[in-house]
Amino acid sequence: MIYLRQVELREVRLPLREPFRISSGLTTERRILLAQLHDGDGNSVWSECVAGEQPNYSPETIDTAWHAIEQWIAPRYVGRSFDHDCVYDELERDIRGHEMAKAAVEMGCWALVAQQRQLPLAGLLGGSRNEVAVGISLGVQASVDALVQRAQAAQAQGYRKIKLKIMPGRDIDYVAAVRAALPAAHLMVDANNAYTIHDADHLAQLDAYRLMMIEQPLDHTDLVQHARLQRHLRTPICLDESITSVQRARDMIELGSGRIINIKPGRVGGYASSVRIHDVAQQHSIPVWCGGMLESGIGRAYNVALASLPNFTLPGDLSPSARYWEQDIVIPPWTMTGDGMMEVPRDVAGIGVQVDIDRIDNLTVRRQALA
Ligand code: OSB
Ligand code: MG
Repeated sequence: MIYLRQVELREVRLPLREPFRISSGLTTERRILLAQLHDGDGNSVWSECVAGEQPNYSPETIDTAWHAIEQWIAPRYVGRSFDHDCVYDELERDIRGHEMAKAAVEMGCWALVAQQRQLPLAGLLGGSRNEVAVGISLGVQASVDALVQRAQAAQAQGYRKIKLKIMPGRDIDYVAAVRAALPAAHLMVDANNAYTIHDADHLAQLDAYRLMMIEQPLDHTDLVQHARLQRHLRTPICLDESITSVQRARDMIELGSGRIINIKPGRVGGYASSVRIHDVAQQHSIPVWCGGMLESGIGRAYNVALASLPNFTLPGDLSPSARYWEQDIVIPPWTMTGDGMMEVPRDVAGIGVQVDIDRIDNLTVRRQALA
């Protein structure tokens, strides 16, 4: 059981070193919602809500998440004692949607338990790896040359997977050029819903480039057309936006809408849900990997711990701090070895990194204590 005395919300602003474009929008500066959870015994942990600035990836934004936590999620738990592994089911029963808002609190509760038991987060989750394989996600670029250059740089840095964001007009030529420049790289693409089933023949041209997978080509609510498209492609489809719960993962498997799952704990309501999706996928020999949402080093800690579970067999979008930020808000920053691995913290209780509170104070533009 944990007792939750207070939840403090903050918004910090952190400019990206390089603007990040996906098919549905551009991010130049992250507005990041952080939560600090305090128990009754002086323990506290930080967690991060992965909702974006605009509702172009998911219906949630940082502002809707703030509202949901303040109005419905925090009031349910603040001042109460409860089991961390029941939070997801309870929230799911009473509140429709708002998975990212729920996840920020739910995952913070797991970290609080890890802190109390003096366990690393990966240990509490049952993670088995001491290091995780790292991939990079390259945003849509203005030219083929710019993309090739970035892909070559990523390969030289040791990344184990290179993901290219695509959209209509910036797809086949871009992929062909990167494949020609990097014949042996582990390449994949991510369309963030930019196509329809009418593009099936167009997308089948990607089969020529030995891609590990094509991520979320069609609409975020769709499973049936993804199944049709998968029958039309040799390249495995990986679903991201479409998988919001373990039931959606089961539906994907039953319908054949894809062969790989990207698990972002924020997208699915937190850790309990992520572990269930991981387990169901494993039972069906569906590999999973951990996606990213341009998290700060706090969100990264939660993703790395999750990616240490056994069925996370493909490299995650878990780039080191320096890929995103001039300076991260954790100490030490997240780093990657020259062969594309990131260490899973095992010797430190809780999230495994120290939070740079002075820096967070300087970056804070809004805060609210929920007690
Ligand atoms: O679709 O995986 C995505 C970033 C923002 C929104 C959606 C996505 C992404 C990424 C970034 O691909 C991955 C990362 O955090 O490095
Ligand atoms: Mg994606």
